[in-house]
Amino acid sequence: MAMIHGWSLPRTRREEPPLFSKSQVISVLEQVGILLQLVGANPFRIRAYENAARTLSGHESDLWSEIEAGTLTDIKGVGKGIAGLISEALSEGTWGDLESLYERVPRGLIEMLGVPGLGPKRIKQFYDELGIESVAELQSAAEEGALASLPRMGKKMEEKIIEGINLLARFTGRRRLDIGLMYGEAFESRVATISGVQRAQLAGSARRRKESIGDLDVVAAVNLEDAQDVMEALISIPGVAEVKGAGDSKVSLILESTLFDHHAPSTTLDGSVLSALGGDAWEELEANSTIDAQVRLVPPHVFAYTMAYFTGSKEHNVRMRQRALDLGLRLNEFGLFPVDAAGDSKGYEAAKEHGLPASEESDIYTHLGMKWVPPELREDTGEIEAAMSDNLPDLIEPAQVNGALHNHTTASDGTATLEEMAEAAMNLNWQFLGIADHSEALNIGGRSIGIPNEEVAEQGEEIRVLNEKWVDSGVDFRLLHGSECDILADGKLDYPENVRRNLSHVVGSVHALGSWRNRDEIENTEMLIRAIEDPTFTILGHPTGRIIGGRDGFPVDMHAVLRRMGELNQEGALKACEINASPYRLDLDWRLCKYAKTQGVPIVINPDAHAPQGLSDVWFGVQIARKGWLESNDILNCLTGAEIEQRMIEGRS
Ligand code: DGT
Ligand code: CA
Ligand code: ZN
Repeated sequence: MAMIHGWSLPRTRREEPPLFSKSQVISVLEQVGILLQLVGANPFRIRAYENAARTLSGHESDLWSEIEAGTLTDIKGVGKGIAGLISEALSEGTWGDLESLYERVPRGLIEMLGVPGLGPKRIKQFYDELGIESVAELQSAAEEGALASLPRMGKKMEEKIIEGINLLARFTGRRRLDIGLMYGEAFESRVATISGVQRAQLAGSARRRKESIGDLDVVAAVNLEDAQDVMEALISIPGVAEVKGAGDSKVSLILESTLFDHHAPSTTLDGSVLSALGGDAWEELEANSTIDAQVRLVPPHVFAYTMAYFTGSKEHNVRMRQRALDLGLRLNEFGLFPVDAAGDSKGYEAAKEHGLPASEESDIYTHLGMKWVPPELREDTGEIEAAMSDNLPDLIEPAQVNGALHNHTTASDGTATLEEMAEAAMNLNWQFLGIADHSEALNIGGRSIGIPNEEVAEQGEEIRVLNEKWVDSGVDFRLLHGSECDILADGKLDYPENVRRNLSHVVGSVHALGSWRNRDEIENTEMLIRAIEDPTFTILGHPTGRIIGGRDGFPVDMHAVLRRMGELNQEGALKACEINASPYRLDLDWRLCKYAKTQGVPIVINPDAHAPQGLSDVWFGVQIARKGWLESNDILNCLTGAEIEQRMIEGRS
């Protein structure tokens, strides 16, 4: 998959030949093959580059020794011209006349290569016949229906292109938290091990655990005399695809997936989410994706201040600066200075001379008469006041989780049996696991994937037998037999009432999103409340149905919904709201958690696991709960196994 960032001729970072690596050479040959197609070059010439790239990828010997031995042209598929080019590149660092080819092709055509399903042949066709030179122009042409009538095109093809453009547009923006952290943490530990780096830490939105990440920010403590060497080591970290800009103390990079030894996804994905994202094309985009990173090198005595500044948020920083001013102090990324201190309060020297010392972030907050604020809370949603009056919440920790209530098995669309899911839960030291397979109404592609009415009791019996076995053998673990019951468009719950009554808990979820998204907020809110009021309803599953980077949720007044849930809890019913912990969802949004808490709505963090390893997604849910100010008391997962059983029974009577 072609990504726009790599589309330039590489410049060497080495002093002596060979000035480029074999993989750099192969990548140039591949790109030239594509560029030549875009300019409509002679097919033989195109094939020569394609063949050479392919041959060299499968060829084990070292290019430089072949050049020195004069045997490059002995390799079948490498002609005289290309052999000359390679040897010029490796010995002199230049690429013949390729520079002009790269310049000749409009950037927009290269950008179009990023649209899934679009290759150079078609791009050339659109360019020649309609003068299309950019993704934006391609989009309007497709929307006007101008592509369909071209030779070898058609309506279907045109629709695919529109889909591809939408996919690309969503993708080139922000990245999900799990992806951001996977890159961020790997990069942070690479930077930390560079010799001369005393400390390195991830800052920015990743540290604040936002649900999506624009770019990564890393701060490294480095003595000034080591800065040059550290900078050089930094840009040679494998996985640095491109250096976008570098100064003395700051460098902007693009990271790619070669940063990881093993590129294991940190989460699992169920089919319906994947199809909402764009299916295989999405997976391919993600596998070849990149992320931007900014690294700042600062001397150790400034590190804590720079970390605090680049952790943000901007809104939190503004309030912090105001707080400092109120105390007669000036706060910036270098330090905290008396307002009347003479001279420039920007330099590192000034920080040493006039600044208040801080070796940790907590020192900064202490100077300002505040408690240290956990990064998740730094969004200016009340944390400044709370930190000043020593009223910060005691945020939930992952280790406090004893179980979760919404998980799938092979009885619906999961990949594992009851026993396998239970075993995975016990391996996490959990005391309970709620099973909530889909109900009968759920259709995917015209096929029901839920458990039919008449088979629900069967699953209940299997669970009863397993629970008895654990009781008999003195194991403190139980499965809770729930269901993820579809909330139908009219606000009714799936399954007859007597089926629902026999369950431990009902996770009510909207799945047939179409009708909800085409309806207005008032009606959706009413229907959702109607479902929640059903006496058998216990937990609101993925409340809005949003997929991060995929689709918005349906319109609904979540404040009104949470308010009503709060009233019902007041009356003694159990009506909990899920934080769906899949990093694709993180729904309930953290911005609403505090409100849910003030209304007295219990929260459940649910991995919505479709496989044993999916249970560990709970970690992401905990991060979001923390961001939403929640403490262990607010969260049903922190009850013991015995307590949760009791709570489910009480909530129903
Ligand atoms: P992102 O990258 O969009 O996911 O979000 P952040 O929060 O990582 O934002 P970013 O990368 O633009 O900047 C990192 C932090 O640096 C930001 O959270 C706060 C701080 N910062 C950046 N620009 C400003 C600014 O103009 N004023 C203040 N007070 N702080 C700033
Ligand atoms: Ca950032
Ligand atoms: Zn669901």
